[in-house]
Amino acid sequence: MRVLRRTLGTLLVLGLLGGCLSCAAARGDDAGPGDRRAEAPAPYEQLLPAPASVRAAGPGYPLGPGTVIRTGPVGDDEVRRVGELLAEQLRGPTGLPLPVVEGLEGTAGAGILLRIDARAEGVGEEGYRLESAPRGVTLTARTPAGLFHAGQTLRQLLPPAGAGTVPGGQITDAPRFAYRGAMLDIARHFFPVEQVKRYVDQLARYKVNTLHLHLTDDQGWRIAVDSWPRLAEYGGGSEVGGGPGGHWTKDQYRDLVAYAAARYVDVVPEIDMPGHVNAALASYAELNCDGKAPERYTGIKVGFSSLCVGKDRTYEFIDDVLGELAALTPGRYLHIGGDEAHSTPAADYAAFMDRAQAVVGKYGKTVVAWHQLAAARPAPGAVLQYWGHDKTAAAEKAAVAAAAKAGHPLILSPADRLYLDMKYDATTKPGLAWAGYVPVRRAYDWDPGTYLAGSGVPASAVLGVEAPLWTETIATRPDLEFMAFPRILGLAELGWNPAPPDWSGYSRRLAAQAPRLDAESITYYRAPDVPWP
Ligand code: NGO
Repeated sequence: MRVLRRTLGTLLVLGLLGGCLSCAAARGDDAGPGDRRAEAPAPYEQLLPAPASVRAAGPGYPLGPGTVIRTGPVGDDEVRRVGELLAEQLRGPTGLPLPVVEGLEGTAGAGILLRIDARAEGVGEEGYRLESAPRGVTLTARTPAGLFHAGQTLRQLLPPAGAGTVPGGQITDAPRFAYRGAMLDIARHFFPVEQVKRYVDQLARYKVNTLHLHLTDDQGWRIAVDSWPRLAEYGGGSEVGGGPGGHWTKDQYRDLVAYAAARYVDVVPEIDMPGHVNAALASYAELNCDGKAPERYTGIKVGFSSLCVGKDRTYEFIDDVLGELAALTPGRYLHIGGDEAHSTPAADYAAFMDRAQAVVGKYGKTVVAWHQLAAARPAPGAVLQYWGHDKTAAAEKAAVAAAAKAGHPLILSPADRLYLDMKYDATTKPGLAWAGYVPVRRAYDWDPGTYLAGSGVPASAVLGVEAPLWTETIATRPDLEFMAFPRILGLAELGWNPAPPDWSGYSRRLAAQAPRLDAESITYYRAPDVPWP
């Protein structure tokens, strides 16, 4: 239905603009006999994610020393900030001064215009229109987020280095899914804020709008909690393999959240419970049923730890932790894990999750949990994150489908499609393979809307997609990037573009990103079936 709606929208735009090149290109349609569509200039064909509709036409706008970035309406600080950030992103590669000025008046030959139009059609909350002609480029959106995404498209229309020309044409674009996420596990191995910012930059560049942070696990507790200081001070001092670990202070966390927000990336923090809690149990003896703190843990087993479900102190603990985390979180979601609670009896698990979900609600947030919550009692509105795979038992999928039909939105993270920690193939050095190998094509070549249809999940229940990067075997920036790139671009494409998957078209657009990844010194896997330059 959603696809159909989008297709109708596309046809409408097509009718208005007189032709839709990239939607056909994205689907790999062959131009039929008598088809008079012109070839789109290469930059429009290379866009990733592919826009909903593109029309290439006439000469474009050459950037030059006189180019300014104009923002309006005057006095809208947020639009101004979007303009400043775009200028910053363009100054490096173009070498131009690109001053930012407020006001759209007297704009003939004015350069790059960013304008809010609350009635802009076909762009939704996050989409945009981009028009390029010799006198300038106009970006129009209903929201600053839309303008930000338009700016990222503009970057891709320019060469990776040098000033260049924005080719003539028009784009009308909007995302397929509201939730387009990446997850990073900073618990198994600790990663500093600066490195995560670098990841945020890349995600935002490809219109991924959510960063889920897995902040706690058996091997480490990574976020300062004032009311329970030993969590970070002691529980943060370990990681897989016996390294020093580390944690983020609240100021560092706020800094990351603000950095991401400026790029329209929402941070969803996760405190995993009632399992995956050895770091907390090691930090506070009182959290253990027997009152004895275990050693810190640096291996990679899962499913052996549990909070003490029968103890009142456990609920004071989660109230304190989730309360402090909610206060650090401008977004609407708090993720409470709920996966692999193999050491918590099923009835205890359900009782615990009831109380944990109530705490999230008390702090005004919406629950996200791994899909195991479906087998307990998901609270009204709770979002489930599906991480099953082709071999997941039918009964488990049926429980997820029942929750979806009862109104619980789903985030899809199939482990054998979107887990970025799965090896590409037998030669990949970092990574795991419990869900099988995940080559670049496999990560991209599926449809989230129909993925669980066979189990009874309606397409309308799919809130979006997320690619998790677990770090049991990943400790360095090159390894992290090697596993994420280029598969994370497949996630970006699936989350944004409504067209059915088309590997041949997609792999060509992916290959065209190589010079941009190279320009940022990103380590990426040169998959053999992608026509890299
Ligand atoms: C599972 C497990 C994680 C592992 C990951 C490794 C989920 C939701 N729980 O995914 O603890 O790190 O696999 O691939």
